[in-house]
Amino acid sequence: MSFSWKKVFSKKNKQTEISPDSVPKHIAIIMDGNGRWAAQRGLPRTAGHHAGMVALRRTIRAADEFGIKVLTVYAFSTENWKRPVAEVDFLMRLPSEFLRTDLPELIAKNVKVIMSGSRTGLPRHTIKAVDEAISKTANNTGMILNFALNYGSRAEIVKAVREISQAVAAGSLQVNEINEKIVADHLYTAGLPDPDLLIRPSGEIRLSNFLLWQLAYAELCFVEVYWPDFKREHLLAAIEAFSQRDRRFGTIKL
Ligand code: V07
Repeated sequence: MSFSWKKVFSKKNKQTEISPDSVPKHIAIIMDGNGRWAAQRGLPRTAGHHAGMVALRRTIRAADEFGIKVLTVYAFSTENWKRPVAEVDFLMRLPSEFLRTDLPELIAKNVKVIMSGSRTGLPRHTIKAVDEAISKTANNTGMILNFALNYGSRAEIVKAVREISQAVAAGSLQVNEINEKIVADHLYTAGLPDPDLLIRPSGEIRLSNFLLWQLAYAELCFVEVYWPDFKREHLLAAIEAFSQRDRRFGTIKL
């Protein structure tokens, strides 16, 4: 997207203008409410996860259309291992299922797939599917699609502290050289801009160990629909709300 203003149409076909400097560069989403969506319909939780995948596909298309540079989606948290084994097994097959159907479209759209999270503990078949998507899109220059998979923010910070401590112990880094940039460089999200906007559907008003460091200045948008019901119009409404909020980063605007 190289032109200046982007015209988009909401559901009622009302034309909206999104100025490029008021569009969030990086949007993070907690894809929450899939189990409750299914329970409400008397369906198994797996049906909710499937519907959540359809919502993800829609959201990727919409984010790309709106010119979002980075989209981070919370697919599996370190806490999710506490779920029943059968559900975890099912969830661990979703990356390969999603990529089998959607990787060609992501490649055609010049999307670059990356992952934030710990590889240790993930099944081999899951890592294989994700790595294939990462390597096949490594040279793409369009939207970055960042899957938070086996991700937990506190564990990520512990990892950073350990790596930095090792550099100090090895003598390659001085304690007084440690700063915010160095900490950020040891997070899974190293190199990415911080999210400008966090969207959490399903009515929960919590961060749940997601990107605690990175969300320091983000606008938070809580949406009252379960993730499988999240549509383009919800993303557009969140972007519009974002563009109307004043982000002052603790300074006073004159
Ligand atoms: C998962 C579907 C979306 C709703 C939230 C929970 C269930 C896509 C992926 C995925 C992950 C990595 C990757 C490509 C796709 C995924 C899990 C769950 C564990 F490289 N959806 N999805 N992974 N759900």
